Amino acid sequence: MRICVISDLHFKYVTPTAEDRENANLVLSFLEQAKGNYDLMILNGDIFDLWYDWEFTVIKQYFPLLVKLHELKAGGCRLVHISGNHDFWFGNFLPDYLGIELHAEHFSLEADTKKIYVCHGDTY
Ligand SMILES: [Mn+2]
Repeated sequence: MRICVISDLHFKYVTPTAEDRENANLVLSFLEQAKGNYDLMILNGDIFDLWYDWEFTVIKQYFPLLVKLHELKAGGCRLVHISGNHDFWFGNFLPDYLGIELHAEHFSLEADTKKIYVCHGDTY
């Protein structure tokens, strides 16, 4: 099984600096080339600099990142999200609109005879 684990992108939305924009472009190009290359992508916390699941809106600055996640999912990649130490306010948007599985603390699976345990790790 081809697994990719990423964390702590802290994708910015409030007045991004030139460095933030460069980081965002690196993230987006990485996700673009990741299409078709992984069976499972684990978003291991703090992907967004802040996520809040309002009832009717999403932060528009995240749109390019959300599109990439949607495209990965549509291409057959399973997406799992584990909360990080900046992540508390998840609701139905990621699971219902992007098909991302939410895990608050940790995630484990067995793949290719290996037992794998993933968590954000800030409490250890
Ligand atoms: Mn963190």
